[in-house]
Amino acid sequence: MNEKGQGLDVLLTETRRFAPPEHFKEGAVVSDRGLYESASADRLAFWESWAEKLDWFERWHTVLEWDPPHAKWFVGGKLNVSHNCLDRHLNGPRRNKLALIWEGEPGDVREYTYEGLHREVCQFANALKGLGVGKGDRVAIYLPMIPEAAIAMLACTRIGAPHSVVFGGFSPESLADRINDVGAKALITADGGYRRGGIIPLKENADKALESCTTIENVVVVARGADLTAKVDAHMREGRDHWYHELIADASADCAPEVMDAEDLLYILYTSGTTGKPKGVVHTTGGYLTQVAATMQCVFDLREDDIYWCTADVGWVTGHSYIVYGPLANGATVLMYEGGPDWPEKDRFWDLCEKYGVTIFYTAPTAIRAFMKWGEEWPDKHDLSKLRLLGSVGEPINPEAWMWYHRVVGKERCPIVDTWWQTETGAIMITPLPAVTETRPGSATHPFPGISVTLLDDAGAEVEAGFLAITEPWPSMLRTIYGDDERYRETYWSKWDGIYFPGDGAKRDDDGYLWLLGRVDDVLSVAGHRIGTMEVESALVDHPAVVEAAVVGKSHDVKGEVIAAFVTLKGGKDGDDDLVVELKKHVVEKIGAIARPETVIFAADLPKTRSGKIMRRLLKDVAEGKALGDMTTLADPAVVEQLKAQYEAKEG
Ligand code: 7RM
Repeated sequence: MNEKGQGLDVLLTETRRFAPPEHFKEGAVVSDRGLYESASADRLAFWESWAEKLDWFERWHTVLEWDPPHAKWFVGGKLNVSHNCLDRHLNGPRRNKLALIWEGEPGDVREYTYEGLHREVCQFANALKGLGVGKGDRVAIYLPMIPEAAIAMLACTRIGAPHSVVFGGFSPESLADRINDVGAKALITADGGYRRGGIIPLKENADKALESCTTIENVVVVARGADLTAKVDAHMREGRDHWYHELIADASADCAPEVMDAEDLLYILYTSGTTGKPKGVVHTTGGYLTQVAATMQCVFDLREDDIYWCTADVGWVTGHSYIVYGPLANGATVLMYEGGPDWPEKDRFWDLCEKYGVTIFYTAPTAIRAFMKWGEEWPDKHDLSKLRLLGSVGEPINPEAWMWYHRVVGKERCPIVDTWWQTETGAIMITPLPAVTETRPGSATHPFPGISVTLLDDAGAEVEAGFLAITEPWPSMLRTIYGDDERYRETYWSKWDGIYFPGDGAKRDDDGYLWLLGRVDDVLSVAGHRIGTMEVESALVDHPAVVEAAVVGKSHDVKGEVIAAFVTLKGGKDGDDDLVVELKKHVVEKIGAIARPETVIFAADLPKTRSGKIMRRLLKDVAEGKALGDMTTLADPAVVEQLKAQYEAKEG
């Protein structure tokens, strides 16, 4: 299958199977395969039925207009996102239900009912209007994980002003680039936020960024809290800067939602590829909310009394879709937490789960592997018996990390939904349905109903392992790259005709399960075999001493490439030469000699993006002895510098 070097070689087989527990099936949102059947019988009618569950001011006349690569969904329909997330819950018992439970890193707590959240969103929407922000004006949001982040997003949607949220961990320069690219008229920030005991000086960063921005007319500053606000000088600039609490105090709580077209811009969110400047991913209103609301309900089996916690930051798409829009559109109770998982101790997440009775917990493999590194004693200190469903997103989850999550966090009682999707897809695309799908550790299983996925080679022929491809448009798909439609076509639609290319490799097993194998830019090419990084890394993580691994190819005269493995051990320990030999042997036993690492380096930490994805490109530079490439997307440059020094010492 791989003669032309176009597909991928399949190495690892995983035979463990987990059927949905009987107790879980009772009263499940989706309890049989009917949803798959109705979606495959009539995909557009299926999506239309989900759109009908939202509140529309005017119904659409056409479900889909598809002029590849441009899609319009629910054409002619009119709605408002904040109305769907708030107003429509106010006429029944949800009025007094908690919409948001928030805990700050220092332990301060705030709670909002749907009525309370609605009031504050309306007030802030009016405040923004008072600053001259109107329909179509872009608003940049640069906030910590505080309730005002969700409030600001919802207030923007209420007045039809597209938002662009910039993760609070980004530098002034990154913030300025995004503000300028989007031409934002207003900026919403805070004096600061807490992270691992320290203070992130957001306003100071914002002021630096604004030195190179010309479009911002007003800056709204949230006072994070008396303690922090006393320590940080916000340097409020007369005429430009306004305290959030002062604006709110004077604002009316009466604000009619703007009537938006289904295809009006909802938000722009920047995503950085491997090279080049970040892309402003454009999402619109009706299709986005439809798919986000549908997946929220079905994938997370969301029920009225759930306490739902997604640990992402609102600065990432996961925060947009599954902290704010998906849960609130469904009237859920959302837990939001400001700080780090290991502050003040490594059990903060489990403490929060216990304290608030979290029932649904959604996190990333990078976090799960950190928990594995820290040890089972931390979750074991807490009563996690309220948990009933676990989710994973962001990277392929190695089978052993999946098993750990299942056993130590889920106590072998909770189904796990491994959800594959992207900033660009807007919502979950490949995932189990927890009461229906038998899961397999490391497999995201099947496309969500109404989503059409296949595996192709370069020439567009179907293969059992190769490039993941999405063959039909879907409601929450990105519509373009902001200001650069050419780049949109080139990046996602130029590989095959009318088919979306997400940039990931995947395989299908004999039962039709999908296994994501990592980014295709990272694929290894050893002696003519193309191997996804995921399988070799999973073989390493399968060894009892290992919690995390990243493999890269290193040029070799004869073999093309040989494999260099960077490995983190349990408890962050260092390994010796015997362990190197053992790990190589372990990989050979698990998947074969072809995947035998040539070099194994023990790494206390691996280089990651700010959202926690392993950056193999930089490890490749280390392995090749090259100067380190673009490090701007890296969370902590020291990690890779340290590895470079270590590698050079070892390789001489
Ligand atoms: C939601 C998000 C997208 C990339 C994507 C993949 C990787 C995400 C999974 C996954 C394997 C998963 N958006 N990815 N989820 N790989 N299994 N369940 O992460 O735009 O930041 O990243 O993340 O490579 O293309 S994102």
